[in-house]
Amino acid sequence: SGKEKWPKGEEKVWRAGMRSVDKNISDVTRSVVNHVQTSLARQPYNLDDFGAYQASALSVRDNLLVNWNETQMNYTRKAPKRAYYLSLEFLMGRTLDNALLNLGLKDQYKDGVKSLGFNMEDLLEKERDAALGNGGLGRLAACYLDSSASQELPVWGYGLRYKYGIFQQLISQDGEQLEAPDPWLENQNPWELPRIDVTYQIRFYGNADRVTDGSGRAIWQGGQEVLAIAYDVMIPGYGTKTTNNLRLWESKPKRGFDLNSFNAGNYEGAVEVSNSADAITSVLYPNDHTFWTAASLADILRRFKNTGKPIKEFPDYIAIQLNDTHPTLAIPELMRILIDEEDLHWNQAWHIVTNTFFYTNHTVLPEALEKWPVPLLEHVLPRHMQIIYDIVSAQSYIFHRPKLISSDRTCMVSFPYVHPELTADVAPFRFFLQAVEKKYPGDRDRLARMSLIEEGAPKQVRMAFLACVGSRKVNGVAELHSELVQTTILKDFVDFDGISKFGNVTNGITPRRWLDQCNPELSALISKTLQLSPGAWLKELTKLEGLLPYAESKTFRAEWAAIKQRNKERLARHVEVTLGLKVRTDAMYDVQIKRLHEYKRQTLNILGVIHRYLTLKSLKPAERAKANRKVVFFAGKAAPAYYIAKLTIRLIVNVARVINADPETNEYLQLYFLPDYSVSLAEVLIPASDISQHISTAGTEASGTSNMKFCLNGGLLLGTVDGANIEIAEEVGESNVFFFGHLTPAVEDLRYQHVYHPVPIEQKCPALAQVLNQISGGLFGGDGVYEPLLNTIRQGDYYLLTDDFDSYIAALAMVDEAYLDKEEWIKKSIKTTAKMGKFSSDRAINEYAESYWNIEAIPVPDGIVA
Ligand code: CRA
Repeated sequence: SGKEKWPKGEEKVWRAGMRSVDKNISDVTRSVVNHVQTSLARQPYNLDDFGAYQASALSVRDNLLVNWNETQMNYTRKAPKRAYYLSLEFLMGRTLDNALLNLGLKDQYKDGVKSLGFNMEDLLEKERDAALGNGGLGRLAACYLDSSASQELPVWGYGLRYKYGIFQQLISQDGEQLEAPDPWLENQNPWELPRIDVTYQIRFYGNADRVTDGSGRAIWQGGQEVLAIAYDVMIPGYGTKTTNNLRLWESKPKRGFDLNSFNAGNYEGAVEVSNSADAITSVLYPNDHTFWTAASLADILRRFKNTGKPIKEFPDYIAIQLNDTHPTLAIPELMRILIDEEDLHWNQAWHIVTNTFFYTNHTVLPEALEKWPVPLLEHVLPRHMQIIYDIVSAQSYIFHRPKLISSDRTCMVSFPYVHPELTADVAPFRFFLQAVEKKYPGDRDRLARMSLIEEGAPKQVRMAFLACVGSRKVNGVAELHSELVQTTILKDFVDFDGISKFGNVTNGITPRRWLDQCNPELSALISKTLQLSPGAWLKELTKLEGLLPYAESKTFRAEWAAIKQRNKERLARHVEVTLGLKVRTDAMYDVQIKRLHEYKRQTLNILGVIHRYLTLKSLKPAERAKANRKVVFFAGKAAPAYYIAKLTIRLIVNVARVINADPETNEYLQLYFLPDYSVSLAEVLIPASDISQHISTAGTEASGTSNMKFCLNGGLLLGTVDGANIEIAEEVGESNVFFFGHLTPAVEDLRYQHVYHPVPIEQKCPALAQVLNQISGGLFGGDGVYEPLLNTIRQGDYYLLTDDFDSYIAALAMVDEAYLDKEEWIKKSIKTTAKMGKFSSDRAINEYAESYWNIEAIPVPDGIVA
């Protein structure tokens, strides 16, 4: 008809919103309408949910920007010591709901969009996850940013702006994992601010020539330069004005014009643009590590220089946290800047570096400890490789830093890795090898063991050692893990440097996202019960202990249980909408969600499910009717090249098909593999769980953080004595967790037995043998496809499934038994939540701030910062 239609909302509200003078319209409504008209250039009458999400996000961003600007001005004015969190991964998830919560604007925006005809919950669903990471390490970085801002700490994150997030996981007809790209920036990202004014040129390749003036300097030239462009992401603190920054770098080919080539008449050469530069933030390669660390350091140094402080005070104003070894090249890069560009002596530079960096180790698994081939580094980063060689030569000095007083150069001893290019400047350090020799006479093995460079073809740089040697402090992420770091991979360094350099900071999670946002009903019940505002306990999580007495109240338990039930129904709805599957809600929900990895033992879980299925099948109907009803959920991605992990997914999916279709048993046991695990999916799964599984082989899971999220939401824990499970049990009491399996000290011996005194599975663990035989026999199809997976258990069994299976099944039986007594179960659930205060990332970040970085809260004053 050509007439405008207003399917969304009230026409008069929209019209009023468009007349910005109208007093009857809330600021929120006006601002959203304004963004629809101007930023999006869209007409209100054809606006869909996605458009409304975009306009709301831009409007919220306006609020963030005001706080962000004030925070940064305040930091500049006060010039406090700052910390920088360098991480290759930031698994942020969605932003809108979190920003609204932290700004305290949830209700206003809910009402605002409602008056325009939209439902906030639908809009939130339109946002794509920012999935710039793999798993726990990346999500930890995101929780730490939330806590830093909430604690008003001057902390910035630095990372990479990947064009693609982690791959999207699809499951084929056969149950195979397929990977599709995640072009998360396709629809524009309202949460980032491009900073075309903040760019740096980063060099690769070329030649580094040492200056022969004895200064230790070198001139690095030639090669290729790439541009790093900054994108800023605002990180609002909860209930505070402080809004910190996450700066992500994008790589761009250096377009510019090569005047020399032009003058030489080579027009094409002059405008040549390298394609490889674009690849940096798309593909993972050593290139991107330098690219990003170099850009970040240049940026940090520029900000420091603006304060006018002398360079020797750098470590008094800056702490740089290395999130695992990925950013380790920052160590030689800062050395390069200080020596080659700032003209410092090697000693001075090293002093600054080793007082600036802090290194967190996140794994003791040998395959995850980075090693980079020397020839590759020599080619891509010749100057950095030179510096690493210098550090190697000086290594013995480094270990005895306080003794660097002697000027006697006469007692030089030879060292296995004295690089021939070493200048006179560095050579004196070799003297201090004598000290090593003195401490460990004749212990050449030790020197080789500790060297930053591993012998072999090719030689490789041990990044964890470089990070350790170049840092002021080193920590692990849970008590057991930190102890393992100190007694295994870094033992020699502990002997040499003293234990005081090594510590532990047990991981934490932000209770804002992982309780208030993902479980609003439980959060509301807690506030009501404690008679506190949410802000009073969300920022002081140990206050949850106040819930303990209510575990004895029948009415409170009923409310608690009803919320769990509604969270199950919400999850069931989600599965029905996304997958078209009907999940029963009158059952125990048992969840294992994490990256697929042999050490995490999803295989143990699926074998346990099959065992349960076979047992149910063997029962007479009357007996079966007594069984506990259970729904088992799995979710998680496997690395695209991780064959065994992908086979595990395939097995889970096909077992699910058989079990869910079996009318004899499917009332008692259902199984689901939910594809494309993400932060957002976790937010739906975690609050619905009765029990969750954290069942890694003892000593392999550094910490785990989802274990904390489940327990915070009143889910009980079934796990091995590993990682943070141990500390959770210490807090909530061992009677409230279900532990099983061998302990860490037994692992080595058991593995030895597997190899040298193998016992057939039929004999060692008949129940497991039966399960394996059913799979081999084709009960779940596959035509022998699972044999390689089963053979990892039959041969070698590195992750000790045959050792732990029986106690695992016994633990599952205890879970069933405990669940039969509903009232007791709910008591356990309440007590668990009540005792999770320790695991707030606020506690963790404060430990870093106090015991590592030595930084303080810098609140933004009321009123405008001048
Ligand atoms: N995979 C550990 O394995 C730990 C997180 C965060 C991990 C987890 O147990 O909770 O780090 N390690 O500390 C890691 O990424 C490179 O090592 C992880 O996420």
